[in-house]
Amino acid sequence: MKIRSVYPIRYVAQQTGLSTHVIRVWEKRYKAVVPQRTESNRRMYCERDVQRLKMLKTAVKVGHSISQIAGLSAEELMQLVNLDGPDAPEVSPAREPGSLDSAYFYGRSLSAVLNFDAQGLESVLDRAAVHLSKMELIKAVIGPLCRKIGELWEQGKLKVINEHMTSSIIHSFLWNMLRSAEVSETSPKIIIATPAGHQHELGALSIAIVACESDWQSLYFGPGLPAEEIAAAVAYADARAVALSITYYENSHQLNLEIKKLRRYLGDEITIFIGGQGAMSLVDSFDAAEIQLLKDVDSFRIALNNLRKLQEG
Ligand code: B12
Repeated sequence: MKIRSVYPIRYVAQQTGLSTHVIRVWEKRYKAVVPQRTESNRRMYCERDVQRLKMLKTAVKVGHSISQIAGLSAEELMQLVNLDGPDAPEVSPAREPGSLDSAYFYGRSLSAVLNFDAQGLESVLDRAAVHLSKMELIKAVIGPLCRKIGELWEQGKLKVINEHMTSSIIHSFLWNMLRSAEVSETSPKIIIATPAGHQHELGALSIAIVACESDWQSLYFGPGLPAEEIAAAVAYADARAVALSITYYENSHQLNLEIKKLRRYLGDEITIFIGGQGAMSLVDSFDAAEIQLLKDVDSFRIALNNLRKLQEG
């Protein structure tokens, strides 16, 4: 009998509590569940796929590694899950000491970086994506990890290669997460970039994901974008707002000029949000009518919700 695959990925995410990002990564990397595809190439899952994903999630939660269990048959998985649960504690102390919270994943990521273990770092981040929300992951693992790396590098305790390895893994992890975010096509659009001359882009990628979490369509244009290009992107996409990430702190004439230019090109209708570790360098040069300087990703979410209400109401 042919099994009907009728569930789209969003529904499967709701049913399993896994994010669409994790479901796709488990498919791509481990072939954990390979759904059928529609003619337009959309993934469609059947009930058996949903049950399998639920079992995989339970097994990962008690400490099994997805790379080791992804190939198990349904019966083997069932046995594994029954051995460990359903009343088993969330974490099996024999396999994994400590609770699987953000502090745990931060610690594991840092030790992978210090050991120059690229695969280890990838796998810790993949596991963290199962246990933590995207906001927790960004605020309590990725941000602090990068700051710590900066500190260690400054003190000469870490090599540039460890930092480069970490940046490139985090970049592709965040990029995949952003690509797999699902936002309604009718949601308002926001352009995300870093200004010309600013090469740190992990903050920009993070806020692009945060905007999707607030149900905005993020159009991500990467680092070092001149004001005229940002303005062209806004016009092209009919975006409602721009968010710029500034990590490098400098009181530079060049940066002020870029932002003044952007304000001029965009007129009064488009909101410009600016944040990041270096954003406070702008505080004395702009007033609240020109740009909204935000201190963190939580204030960004509040500001996005307020703007949306204002524009819709
Ligand atoms: C990785 C890194 C790099 C990588 C970047 C790779 C990449 N693809 O992005 C590379 C090697 C390219 C790099 C280059 C440089 N770097 Co660097 N780098 C870092 C490091 C280690 C991590 C930064 C990072 O990505 N963090 C991760 C993200 C997720 O965190 P975040 O940016 O803070 O973003 C969070 C919040 O701030 C917020 N946020 C960010 N943007 C926005 C926007 C809005 C609207 C809102 C609401 C919130 C928000 O949300 C994010 C999630 O919570 C930091 C150390 C540190 N303390 O951060 C140094 C650091 C930032 N770098 C530094 C320096 C000096 C440089 C260089 C000048 C080095 C050099 N001599 O060439 C160049 C500058 C290049 C340039 N012109 O921009 C200094 C900056 C000092 C200063 N004056 O500000 C730091 C602090 C290192 C140090 N301790 O000295 N760097």
